[in-house]
Amino acid sequence: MNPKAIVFLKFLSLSLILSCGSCKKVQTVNQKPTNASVPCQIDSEFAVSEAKEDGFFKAHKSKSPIEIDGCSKDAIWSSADWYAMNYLWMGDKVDPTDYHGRFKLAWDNQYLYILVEVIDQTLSPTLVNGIDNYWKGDYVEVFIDEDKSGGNHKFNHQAFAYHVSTEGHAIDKNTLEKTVFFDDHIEVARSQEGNTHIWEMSIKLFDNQFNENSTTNTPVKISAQKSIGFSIAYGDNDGNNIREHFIGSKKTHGNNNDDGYINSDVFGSILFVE
Ligand SMILES: [Ca+2]
Ligand SMILES: [Ca+2]
Ligand SMILES: [Ca+2]
Repeated sequence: MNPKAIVFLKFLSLSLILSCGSCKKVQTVNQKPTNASVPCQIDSEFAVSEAKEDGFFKAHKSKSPIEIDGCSKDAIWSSADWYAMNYLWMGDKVDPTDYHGRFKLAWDNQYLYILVEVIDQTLSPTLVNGIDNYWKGDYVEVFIDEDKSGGNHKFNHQAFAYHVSTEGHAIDKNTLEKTVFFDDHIEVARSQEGNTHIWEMSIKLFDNQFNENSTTNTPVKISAQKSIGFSIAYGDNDGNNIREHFIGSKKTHGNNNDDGYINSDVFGSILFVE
C-alpha cells in the first residue's frame, strides 16, 4: 500500500474513533445542545505544535461564533495552528504520557477563544480537596492582562490569573484576598477520549475598571491589532494533592516560574489579527 493510502487510513480510523458520538463529555458548564452526527475535527497525530520561547502568539478572527461544547468541530479550529504549552515551570522532567499540552487561539469582537488539548494519564478533580487547594490542579491557568500594563495583580483586577477548574469554575483572588469564582468571565466545556482531554473556552476580557461588587461590568470589545498580556499553563496533579508539574506556554515566568499569579510583567502576549 502506498504511504498516502496508509496516512489516509490512519486519519480515517482516528476520525472514527474520535467522532462526537464516542466523545465522553464531562462536567460541561452552560452546555448547549450539540449535533451528535457532526464528527469532531481532531488534528491528526502528525500535526506539529509551535513553541514560542517569548510567549508571543497570534490569534485569528473567527467568522462565526464558536460553540463551546468541548468538541473542536468549529471551522476556525481546523485552520488555526497548534501552539505548544510544554515549558516546564515546576516539577521534575515530565514524560509525554504523564503530560503533554498544546492549544489554539481565536477571537471575535466578544470573546477570546482557546482550545486546549492535554494528555494527562490521571485527571484529578480540581476542587476535590476543597477550594483552598484550587491551585494544586488539575487545572488550566489562563493569565490575562487586557491593557498589557504589567504590574502586580494579586489582589486587584488590572490583570487576572484564572484557574479554570475541571468543575468548570474560573477561580482567582478578589480584592478582599478571598478565593472566588469569576464564572461569568469564562465559559468552558471539556471532553475526554482516553487520556486526551479537550478544554474549549470562551473568555470575556475585562479592563482595569472591573468592579467585583458590580453586576454591570462591560467586557472590552476585541478588534484587530489589539494586543493583550497572556500566558497559559497546566497544573498537573495525579492524585497526590500536590501540583506535581506546572507547564506553560512561555519559557520563563518570573521567580521560580511562579510569578504569574502575582505579577503580570512576566506574561507573554496575544496579537489579534484578521
Ligand atoms: Ca499527569
Ligand atoms: Ca492591566
Ligand atoms: Ca493530572
